[in-house]
Formats: sequence, C-alpha cells, structure tokens
Amino acid sequence: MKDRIRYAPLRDKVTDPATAARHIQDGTNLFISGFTAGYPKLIPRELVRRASAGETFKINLFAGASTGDSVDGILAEAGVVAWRRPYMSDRTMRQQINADLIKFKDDHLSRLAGQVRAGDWGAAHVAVVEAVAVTEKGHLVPTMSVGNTPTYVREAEKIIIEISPESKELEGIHDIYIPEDPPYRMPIPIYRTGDRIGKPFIEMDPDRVVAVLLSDAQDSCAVFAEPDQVARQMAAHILDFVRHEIKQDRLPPTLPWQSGVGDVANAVLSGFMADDFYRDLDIYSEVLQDAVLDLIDMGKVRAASGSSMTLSHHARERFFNELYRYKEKIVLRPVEISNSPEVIRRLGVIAINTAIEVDIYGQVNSTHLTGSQMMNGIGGSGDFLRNGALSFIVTPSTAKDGRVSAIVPMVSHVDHSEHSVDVVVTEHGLVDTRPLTPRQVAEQVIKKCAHPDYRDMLWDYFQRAIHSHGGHEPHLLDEAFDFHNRYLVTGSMKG
Ligand code: 0RQ
Repeated sequence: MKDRIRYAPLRDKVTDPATAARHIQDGTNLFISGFTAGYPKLIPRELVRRASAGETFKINLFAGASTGDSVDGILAEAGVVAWRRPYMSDRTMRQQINADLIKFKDDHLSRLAGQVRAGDWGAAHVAVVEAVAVTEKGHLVPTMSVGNTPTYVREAEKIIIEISPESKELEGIHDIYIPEDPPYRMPIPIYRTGDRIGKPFIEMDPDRVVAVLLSDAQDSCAVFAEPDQVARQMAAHILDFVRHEIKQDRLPPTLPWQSGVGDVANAVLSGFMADDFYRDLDIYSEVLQDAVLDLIDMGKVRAASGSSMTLSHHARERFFNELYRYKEKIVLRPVEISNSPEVIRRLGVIAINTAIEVDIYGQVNSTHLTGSQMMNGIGGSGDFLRNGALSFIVTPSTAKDGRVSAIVPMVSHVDHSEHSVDVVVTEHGLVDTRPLTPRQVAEQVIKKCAHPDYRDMLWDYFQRAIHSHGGHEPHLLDEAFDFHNRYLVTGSMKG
C-alpha cells in the first residue's frame, strides 16, 4: 500500500465501499473519472447493491465520456441515474434516455470541464476517481484515461479514490494542464503533438479526500473486429486522397491525424501499416486504440496524443510489458486539451469521424436515428470536424442491410453543418466539397457516394427541387423527409 499511497495521511482513510459510498445520497452530483477506460468500479457496484436492497435514490452522473457496462450499464439498470452527461454508448442507458427516464444533454467533449468550473451544472458534490497512485505530496496519478478528472478533482467538495491494480509504471504518461478560464485564458502552449505542458499528476487537495478504496478490478477490454471490406474501402479512399493532396503540394506531409473510434478508424490506421508512403506519423486524437501500438512497433509514429487508451486484451498485455517504450511516444491529456479547438486548429489536424447519415448538401447527423432516437452523442466529432485542417466524414452508404440509405435529401438531425465538413466518404467514393457550390456537392455526392440502389431516387428529388423552387440549396420541404417516413412506415427507405 505504501508504494501506491505515498502520502501517508491518506492511508488512514482506506475503507470499504459501503462506508465510502455513504457520501453519495439522493440528489448527489457525482463526477467520475473515465473515458472509455479508467472509470471507478467499486462505488458503482455499491450503489447498485444499495438500490437492490430497496433504497430509493437518484444521482446526477458526470463522466469524461462513455464508461461501459460496469458503470453506465449497471447504474441505468438499477434506476439510480437522474441525469447523465456527456457521451455514453451503453445500450440500457440509451434506452432509458430515449424513454426520457434519464435526462441527457449532449455536449462537445472539449467544453464540459469549463462549464463545470463555471458552475453551470451545480455544485460538484462528490468526485470518484480511479488512480494508480497518490504521490508523496498527495497528488493523483490517473490510470488509462484523463478525461475531465483534473477539473472534477479540483472542483469536488469530497473526493473518493479507487486505487487501481494497473501498473504503477503508468506514472509519467499523463500530461495534466488545466487552462485558465476566460477572460484570463492564455494560449495553450502545444505546438507539436508530443509537447508536454503540464504535470504528470492531477493536483489534489488531500484534505478533501473522504475515502480511499483498494480495488482489484480492471477495465473491461475492448473487442476489435478486423475491419470489413466496406471499412477498408473507405480507408483506402481517404489514404489515396491525402497522398494525392500531399503530392500536389496542397497539404504538408507532417500534419497529425485524428480518427474516431470503431471500424473505419482501425482500418485507416491499418492502412498506414501497409503503406510505405506514410511514415513519421503524428496522431493527435481522443481515444488511442490497438493500431497505435502496432504503428509504434513498426517505427512509424513520432508521437501519439489522446485522452485515453482503449486496448484489446492482447494489446494490453503488450502495452504493460513494454510500457517504458510506449511512454516515450504516448501522452494522455485532459479531454479539453486533446480536443481543444485552439490546438486542433493550430496543429492542422486531419480529422476522420463517422456519421449516421449525411445529406446531399453535406449536413451531418452523427447522433440521432431517424431524427429522434439518441445513439451515443456527439463526442469529440464536432471538436475535430469544425477545427481540423482537413475534415472527413465517413459512413457506409447504407445501414440495416440496405434498407436505409446513409445519403438522404435532408438529414433528420444536424450535428455538423456543411461548413464544417470538407470531404464526404462512403465505400463507393469520395467528394471533396471545398471547391464546389452546394448544387455541385449534391450532384457529386449522389453520383459518387450514394448506394446505386438510391441514386435515382436522390437524383429525382434533387432535379425536381431545382425545377420547383430553385435557389442556392434547392429543397422540396414537403418531401425532404420522405426517405425517413418511408423507413418508419414500411421498414425500408426504398418503400
Ligand atoms: O445499429 O447496432 O442496431 O445494428 O446505428 O452503426 O454501422 O455499427 O457504426 O459503430 O461506427 O457507429 C455514428 C453511431 C456510428 C458513431 C456512430 C445503426 C446501425 C447500427 C451503429 P445496430 P454502425 P458505428 C470522436 C468520435 C458520434 C461520436 C463520434 C458515433 C448502429 O461513430 O457515435 O464521432 N459517432 N465520436 O445499423 C438508422 C441510419 C443508420 C443506422 C447507422 N442512417 N439509420 N440506423 N445505423 N446508420 C472523436 C475521437 O477521436 C474518438
């Protein structure tokens, strides 16, 4: 214990989950660590135990981003969550949000910490954070994610620490920096992906720690499927396009890359492995996945920066066996820094994010199925799309076995406007919208990105819109959602 809790007075606060969780009551604003990884495990389990023993209470739950079944899933199932912010990706929580049983407000991930510091979401009653160690001076060394934890720890009235069994060698991988808030904010001094600007620990007032728990629970590992043919085709379009832009001297060869989570992200990164053109890569992203380790092993990465690491079982083993080597390349930052619009714009990040649907003029829906049902949330996609030097939005051309077209006349919900999107990509092709008028974008997106089954229907809509009303972005307002309505009524956009 001494080497994990190096600040002696906190050793006297080691207790059991039931005692610690008494600080959490009905109406508590609960701020937790966690950003796909690094979330507390013991306190959520204890809250579920209390609920199943018949206690009635609800908490307002703030995290860094998604936390998975062992937090979001079990707490939603137990019916103890009143509010949840920001991004989540758990099935049960999603169902309850859509049934309006859990209140949910979607935020750009870069913004939440500042809003919490401004007091916009009420008092930070309790923070529950996972750490690998407490330093000699009583500061926190986080685990596999940073997320919003530095701000939550700074603002919380009470702090509960879960000491994780993860390797202490993680110490040194984090770079913790909390910017001043306006009007006193100075430039965030990151000029290269790997720059370190803060401290390797989260500053904490140890007097506010009310309990320390010794945990033996690990993050559940990610399961990554091999990228399918569609993902590989989209990745190939992107890599070919960027190569072409670099060769034409329209894009510097050293810009850092951001890639969202999931299949396409993995496919793009796998594409780098097999391609000699791409070397000395910088990755300035949000979540770092297995492929980053592969690229480091191949000697292709100069620096990789993110707010968390989500690894498969196999990659975790490799990571912890040679942590000293990976630490030379990887930096984990607060999400307000990994996703900072200022830094993304300065570095000139090439951003790749996934959509649910895109319309013929390039507006993007990343969050709401058929306009109404929340999927996961906007996550960091807006931070990167709006501010990247070159922003790709990617989607398979169809969903639901071809019954849904991802290219539609008008998106049923807007997360990113045409002004934030540079290039639209599906497995069929890619359209660089930057030099095109909206009418030219529509023409190209229908011809190059839409699935052949839907091209005629989209073309017919576009042509009739031009001839009926005309205008800069012609639409038929009484038909704009016919694709969606047909799907809701018949189960297929084809009708
Ligand atoms: O439903 O699971 O019931 O089959 O939506 O779709 O194809 O599995 O795609 O897992 O890559 O998720 C946009 C949701 C894509 C994700 C989204 C249905 C489809 C399936 C999921 P089923 P897929 P993915 C930040 C990165 C926003 C946040 C973000 C996301 C399910 O990428 O949350 O970008 N993005 N974060 O069948 C009806 C449609 C549909 C549809 C898909 N048009 N209509 N259903 N589905 N399209 C930046 C970082 O750095 C990490």
